[in-house]
Amino acid sequence: MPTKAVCVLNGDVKGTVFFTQENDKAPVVVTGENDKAPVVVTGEVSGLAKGKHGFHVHEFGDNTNGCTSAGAHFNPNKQEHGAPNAAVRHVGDLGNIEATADGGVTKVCIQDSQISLCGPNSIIGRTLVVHADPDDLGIGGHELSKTTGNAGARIACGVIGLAKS
Ligand SMILES: [Cu+2]
Ligand SMILES: [Zn+2]
Repeated sequence: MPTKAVCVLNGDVKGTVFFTQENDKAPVVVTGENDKAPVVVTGEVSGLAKGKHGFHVHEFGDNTNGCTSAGAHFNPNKQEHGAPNAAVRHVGDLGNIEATADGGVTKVCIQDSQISLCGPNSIIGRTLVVHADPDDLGIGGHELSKTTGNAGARIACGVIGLAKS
């Protein structure tokens, strides 16, 4: 059976995001230090302004002070911020989701080989964050590009928890 997790996003926008990972017997894409099967990320976010919005897993599952207390990007390997398909990235760097119009429903459809639902790269109990601005994927030349992608305010977040598989 695959392992499943879910995150309910709350804030200026709303959403529900699901994470599914096949067990180790499934075909595995090996990337970096994560030898687990890729995680498929699906779901919907509603109410986003048109354009790209940074989409990351942050380190802590702590929302006591809103999305701020989730801390920085989940980065167990002490790397610089980067694009999801870059060799150098935070484990939590899922890039952007893109709204094609103001205020509608944005579908999320991502497959990622660094995040995992088990082992050292596990995102269970951490926080998924949607940002106000585009993530520049580390190449924007801004002083924040190599740490946050200069993605701006945290407009919604939620803790990632195990779901019924
Ligand atoms: Cu973020
Ligand atoms: Zn990052």
